[in-house]
Amino acid sequence: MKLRFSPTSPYVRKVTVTAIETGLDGRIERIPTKVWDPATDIGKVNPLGKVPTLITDNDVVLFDSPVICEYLDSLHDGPKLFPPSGAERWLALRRQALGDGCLDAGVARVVEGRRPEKERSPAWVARQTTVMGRALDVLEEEADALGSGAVTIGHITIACALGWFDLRLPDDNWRQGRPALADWFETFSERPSMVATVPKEPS
Ligand SMILES: N[C@@H](CCC(=O)N[C@@H](CS)C(=O)NCC(=O)O)C(=O)O
Repeated sequence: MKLRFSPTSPYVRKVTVTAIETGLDGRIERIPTKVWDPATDIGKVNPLGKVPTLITDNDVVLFDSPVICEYLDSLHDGPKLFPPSGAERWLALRRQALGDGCLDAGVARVVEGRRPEKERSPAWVARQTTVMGRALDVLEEEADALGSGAVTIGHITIACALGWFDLRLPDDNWRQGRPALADWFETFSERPSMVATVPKEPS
């Protein structure tokens, strides 16, 4: 399998953490991809022009991160990160959606901040900031429950979102007023899959 990736993408981190947790990391060849470079070929591979993009051994192109992660989870016989059915599945998918949605709002803010100043919309940034804050507050309310039960794609997604906020939006100080979520994140971040994938700016 081949993974088109960029080093600091939190969605790519989700895929890599999933690959490590499921023992599949060694089967993935990683191809660096600069999605914002006008000369990139990523749009010829994935019409959405985004990373992560996975090309399977059968040359099927998969996106986005929820689909890639569920595909990887189908390739191993260990404990599943996507529970197959019932209440556990809906809880895992809901957590994944909450983590991805919170992250999407943060990414939208950061991308907006990179636009020329006169093109930026303070109202748009405020809207995304509100979404992020609301989602983080719900995660704080649900943080005790995150600490019990098996690890799922929901946990991985939320942890990758929080790790990226530390990298790109440190002044938000998301831990402020959210002690249970901060504690959960600290513990989850000790997993080898998380330690191996801490986001850093490329040198
Ligand atoms: N929903 C997608 C989001 C992927 C995404 O937005 N990736 C960013 C990098 S962090 C990207 O490739 N952006 C390029 C663009 O939006 O044109 C997923 O979960 O994979």
